[in-house]
Amino acid sequence: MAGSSHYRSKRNIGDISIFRDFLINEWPRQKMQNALFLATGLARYIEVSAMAGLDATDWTWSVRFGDLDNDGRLDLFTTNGTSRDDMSLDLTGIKMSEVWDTEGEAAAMEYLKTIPQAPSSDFAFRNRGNLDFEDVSSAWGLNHDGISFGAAYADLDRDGDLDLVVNRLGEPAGIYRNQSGSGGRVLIRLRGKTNRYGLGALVRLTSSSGTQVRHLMPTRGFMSSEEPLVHFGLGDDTSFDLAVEWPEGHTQRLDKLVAGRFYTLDEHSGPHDQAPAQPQGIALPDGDSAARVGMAPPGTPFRRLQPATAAALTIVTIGPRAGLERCRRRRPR
Ligand SMILES: [Ca+2]
Ligand SMILES: [Ca+2]
Repeated sequence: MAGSSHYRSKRNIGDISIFRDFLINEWPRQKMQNALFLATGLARYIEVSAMAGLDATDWTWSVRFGDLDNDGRLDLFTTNGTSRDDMSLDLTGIKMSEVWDTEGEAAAMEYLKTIPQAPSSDFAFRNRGNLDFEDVSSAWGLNHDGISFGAAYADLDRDGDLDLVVNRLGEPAGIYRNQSGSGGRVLIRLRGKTNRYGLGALVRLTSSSGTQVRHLMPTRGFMSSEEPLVHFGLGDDTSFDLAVEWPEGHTQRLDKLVAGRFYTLDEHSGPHDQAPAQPQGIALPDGDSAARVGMAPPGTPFRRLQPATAAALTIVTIGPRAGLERCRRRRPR
């Protein structure tokens, strides 16, 4: 909620007098800025948002980490904008109080409806390592100025990089195709015995550059959910080992897997279980030939789906009979 510029930080500070007790006495103590907590390995976290350059992104809704350029480091995308500019001190802090005091609550609520919208730019930050994030919102084509709420990553064209869907107020959803052409990438689908998608699993990937960890939990961002897959960027690394900590408590290890593939891992729960064969995965196509890191603007057509993965991404026309037609097609003969 901290302003991204001096102007915004002064204009949108709001009237915090009635929230002062909450801000000071709530535990953990509330801060009017973004917070990024870094695990120290000593049972403590330290807050490093200002150090990382991520403390001020205006009124942010969805916060989505993901490796958009496949270099092995998590980048960040945020959505912004509000349907009413009710954080403006000029519009609400003073005028609202005057209306409330002189004309009553009902009149104040009517006044609230006259406050204009407050569009704002979305943000994208590239992770340069060592807690150093660079604002690449414009360079990556993700600086849409509007009122954006939900955001979800998905590899819509199955080329192994993360594409992006953003829903917005009063305009069509933004569907961005990732044009990243460099960096190794891998997709992993977990297939549990009782937990169908392996939700809650911890997936550790170790390559020559180090270890990356993903927590498979698709409900991220503001009222958003993603496809239940794990994505890793690998940079120049071409092979890796994998350890999956299933929510049931056991760990499954797979060694010497290669980059550039889409793996489906079946759960193996212990020595009395039948060990699954080493997964071969499905080869992902090469990255976009343009090899430009960044997102194609909404409306850009996606590449043709590969036959091997098209079944997982069947698109049906949304209409009153679409669901019925799908059921008919799938009815066993
Ligand atoms: Ca990255
Ligand atoms: Ca993609």
